Amino acid sequence: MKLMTVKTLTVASLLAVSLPAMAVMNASPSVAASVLASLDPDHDGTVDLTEAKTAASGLFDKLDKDGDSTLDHKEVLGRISEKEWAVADPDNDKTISKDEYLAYVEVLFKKADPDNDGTIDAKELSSPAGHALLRLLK
Ligand SMILES: [Ca+2]
Ligand SMILES: [Ca+2]
Ligand SMILES: [Ca+2]
Repeated sequence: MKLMTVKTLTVASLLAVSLPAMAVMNASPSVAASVLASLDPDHDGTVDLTEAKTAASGLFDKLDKDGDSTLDHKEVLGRISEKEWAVADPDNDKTISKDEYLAYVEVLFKKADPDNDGTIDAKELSSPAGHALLRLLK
């Protein structure tokens, strides 16, 4: 019984990771809504900064393949463009620490929240700024 539960959870979490990642590629409002649902543990239909940072932190750990607690250009895998990199890496050491990553998530979060209510809804998430934010969360 215990084994089955673990197995089910694993499949569920795999789906949760791979489906939204594909969906981000051509996000429409409805797709954004389903991605939103996966980022929104309290199911209030929006993502707040804490939820965004929790998701970003999880992705950071996944992307950090060599486990040195920083992301280099290769590990970031195009999620941060060359132009964005200057903003995301303020100490200019060519790697993104988790602090830098989460600070950059906060920058993008604010850009993606034009009504400034502290949450990102499905419509805001499907904007260009919302897409840039999603790339760091999923
Ligand atoms: Ca690394
Ligand atoms: Ca750095
Ligand atoms: Ca908002």
